[in-house]
Amino acid sequence: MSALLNCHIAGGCRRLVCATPQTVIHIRSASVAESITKSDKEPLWETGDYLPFSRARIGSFFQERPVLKNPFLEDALLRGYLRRHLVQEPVLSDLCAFGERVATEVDGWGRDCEVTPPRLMQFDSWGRRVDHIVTSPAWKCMKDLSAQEGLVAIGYERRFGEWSRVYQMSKLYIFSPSSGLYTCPLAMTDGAAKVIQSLGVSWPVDDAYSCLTTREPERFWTSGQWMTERQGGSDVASGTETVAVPQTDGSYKLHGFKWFTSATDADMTLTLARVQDEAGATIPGSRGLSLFYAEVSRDEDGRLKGIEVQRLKDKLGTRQMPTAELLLDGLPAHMLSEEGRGVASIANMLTITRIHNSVSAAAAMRRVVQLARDYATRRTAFGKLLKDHPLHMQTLARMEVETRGAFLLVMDVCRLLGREETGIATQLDTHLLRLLTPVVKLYTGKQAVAVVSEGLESFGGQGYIEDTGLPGLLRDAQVLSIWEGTTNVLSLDVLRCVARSSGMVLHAYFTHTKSLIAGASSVSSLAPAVRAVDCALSELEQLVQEAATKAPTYLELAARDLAYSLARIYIGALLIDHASWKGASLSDTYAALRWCEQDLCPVATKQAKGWYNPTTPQLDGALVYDQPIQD
Ligand code: MFK
Repeated sequence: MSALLNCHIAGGCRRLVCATPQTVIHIRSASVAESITKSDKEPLWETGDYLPFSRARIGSFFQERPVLKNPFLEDALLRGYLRRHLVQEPVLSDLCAFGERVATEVDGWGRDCEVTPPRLMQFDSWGRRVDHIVTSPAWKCMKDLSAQEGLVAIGYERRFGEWSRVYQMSKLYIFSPSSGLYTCPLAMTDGAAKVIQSLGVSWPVDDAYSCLTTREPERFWTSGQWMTERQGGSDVASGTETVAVPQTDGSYKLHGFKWFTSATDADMTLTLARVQDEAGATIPGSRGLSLFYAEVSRDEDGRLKGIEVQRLKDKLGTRQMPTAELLLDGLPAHMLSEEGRGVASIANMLTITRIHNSVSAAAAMRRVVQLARDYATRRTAFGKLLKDHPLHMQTLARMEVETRGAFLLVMDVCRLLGREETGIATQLDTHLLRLLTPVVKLYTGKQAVAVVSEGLESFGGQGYIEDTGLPGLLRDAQVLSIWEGTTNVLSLDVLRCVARSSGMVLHAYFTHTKSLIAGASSVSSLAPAVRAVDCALSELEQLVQEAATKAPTYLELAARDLAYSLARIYIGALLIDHASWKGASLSDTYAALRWCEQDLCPVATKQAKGWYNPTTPQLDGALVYDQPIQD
């Protein structure tokens, strides 16, 4: 083996030396180059043949940049998925045209958003408080584009019935990495429209609903989602201090401090607050929280009504988008939910924003793979193009498998959402949607960071250089696992929905996953993958049965691995199902086989190794704090 490897390397080096006779001069020191030219009768520079550094000090070689091509045409899986499920000519031609626009026009705006981040102008030149969040022209273009292209509207027009969400999210998937993070306000806008629709489109939110879902740029509104306060990013129920003071006309005024409000240039917001009674008392915890609607508007002096923008956040990424701390000081608002039903009412918004988050995660992976594979056809190293290096291709292929898995999971959740919204969801669909929403968000958020990071490495040092636009992809990916519920908070949400449904969500999961692989049972090329999923499902089923008898700490410790197992097994089944479709390619089969070779059920593996034993928390604590371990 080592002889083979040595021979391979020696052969490679020989080829390298032979293939590059001229370029050797490039890397010689000046003195060596001088001694060569002095001995020549007719120096090379006089013949005009060579010596680039005499005229151009930076040399003559310039690496070709990776080129963004139409992201729709470049995505075989997206096109295959749509060909299978949504064969509608208007959809396909719209996505193709939009993909072209993204590559040739919108991507440049996205870059402008990054290099011209928003700034806060708190006072005017004469000292008056104005609190203007100044955004770039490109950011404003994104708003108009979003309306024109129906990036929210498509989900509510429902021209393609149960597949309307898949259509909308496919468009956002093409748009997201070029959007300058405009997908964030769109996620919240979509979430707000969903909440309003679920509570009833009537006064005082009927006009708002129409503005959130319009295609007319001049009427289009975006919405904020102001949930986070200083005490509670995840623990909203304990951390919300904002109070709602009833007014005589039935409206409220909100007073509080919102610590983290994204896309703060929105036209309206949904937010949580506690209603104050006449004595000024409020109800603590989740039961005391209600959902409020507020418009962001200005008085005749140009001051924001009831809001002061304290400062903009200085973030690792997502710098294109304004994120602010807001002091609410008498913000006029209307209660939307029943009193005390704030969290349950905003949960619809969380479902939508978590799905958007997952779309952005899959899109970030897809974008870095597209750029990396293009670059591999342009960059030569060690005598050949990167694409001809098997190890490089293996790395890109692994990224591709991850990306495909993420895409199919995301689209399946969008499919379920579409079914629910068009009234054709079975109980199984509804249970699956509830379970898979936290699963898809947590799994794709983490995958995106890993895949985008790997992708940057495939550009070598250029992947680390700001003005290539590549580092921003990684910075922006990092937020995907943090906001809208961290990995652990969402893992606990998985447990919560299992418990609240008395296990029905898991029953739906097992039933549907089995039906997906059953459809592929006659495809012999997929047999190893089908066996792997089947075996992992059995392990998981057994573990779940045993877990029902275990202490709550056991379940909590297993929550994250459980969520990962649910994701990996389900993705395996989706890849198998897609590969068994008659229009599938051999690459679809290969991707399914590769995916299913990993540990599909890490929760069973770790359980067998004692990771969730009652002694584990103490051992973990001692390890983290470097304390002596008690016997
Ligand atoms: C690319 C685009 C990305 C999107 C950009 C968006 C940018 C915006 C930035 C942000 O705003 S980040 C802030 C996001 N914050 C969070 O995601 C909060 C994370 N914390 C949680 O999710 C907690 O689990 C939660 C606040 C929901 C816990 O609150 P509680 O009050 O302890 O919940 P509880 O008591 O378990 O549930 C209350 C009700 O809500 C129950 O209904 P019922 O009373 O009818 O039984 C629950 O069933 C329901 N509920 C809770 N979580 C739910 C849910 N229903 C459906 N889905 C869920 N996930």
